[in-house]
Amino acid sequence: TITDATIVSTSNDDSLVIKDKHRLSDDVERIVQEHLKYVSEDVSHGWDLIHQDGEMKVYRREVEENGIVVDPLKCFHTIKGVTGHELCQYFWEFQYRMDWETTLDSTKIIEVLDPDTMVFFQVHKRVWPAAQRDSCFWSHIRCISNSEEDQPTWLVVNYTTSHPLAPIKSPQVRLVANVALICETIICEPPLNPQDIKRENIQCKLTYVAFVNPGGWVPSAALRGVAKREYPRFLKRFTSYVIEQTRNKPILF
Ligand code: 16C
Repeated sequence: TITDATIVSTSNDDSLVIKDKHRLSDDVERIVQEHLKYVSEDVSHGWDLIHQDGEMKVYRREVEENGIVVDPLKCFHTIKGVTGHELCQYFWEFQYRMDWETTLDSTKIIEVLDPDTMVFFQVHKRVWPAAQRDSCFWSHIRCISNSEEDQPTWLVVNYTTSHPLAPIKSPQVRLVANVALICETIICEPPLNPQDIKRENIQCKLTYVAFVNPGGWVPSAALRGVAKREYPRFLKRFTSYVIEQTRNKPILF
């Protein structure tokens, strides 16, 4: 009998995947559903386009909580030659993180909750004159089948949590993050046989959203300046990295 388990999703071959629940399963489910709802909300009211480069558009909303800048950020991009599965895999997997992440001094996995959900502890580069930041978050990868014909949506969510193996140690400041990467693969001019699909026939629509609270006061103008520079830089570096890594590999749908 299935008692404390939950049927989470269908795998890529459409078989049902039954996963044991863990202490954060309900949180993960709730936050994933919130992101799936939020992703389709448009950015026509209250959002500023702060960067555009070809297909990449970066928007933010200026929001402060108790004098601390917590601007929500939303980026859209279209990347040729890669799938959503590939982008999400390189974003989620620990082994690739230091290849593309430029804000980190270190990253480590402190708990594996299930095969798709890990808890990470990361130490970020210090931005002078602010105190150094660290972060502790669960990171979850998921494939969502929409219909028989469509390519599935892939997503990764990184969401702050506390953890006994990651106590807050002053003078480091714990930042609070809620980040999602949501990807949809599009097959352009599909060849008649699925096995004939080449990288030139695919592209991926990516949405990246971030809510980051720096966890303590940082001068507003400096923080907004760093964010305006670093988010586009991250998107460019990360997507180029995935294109480079997958170029001569079989397509991972
Ligand atoms: O999503 C990204 N990375 C994931 C895997 O690591 C994960 C990270 C989430 C935390 C994102 C916040 C990063 C704050 C870093 C503060 C240090 C900046 C160092 C700059 C170095 C020159 O989901 C990709 C994240 C891309 C982040 C771009 C930077 C955003 C700056 C926001 C300002 C935060 C407060 C800064 C306090 C000094």
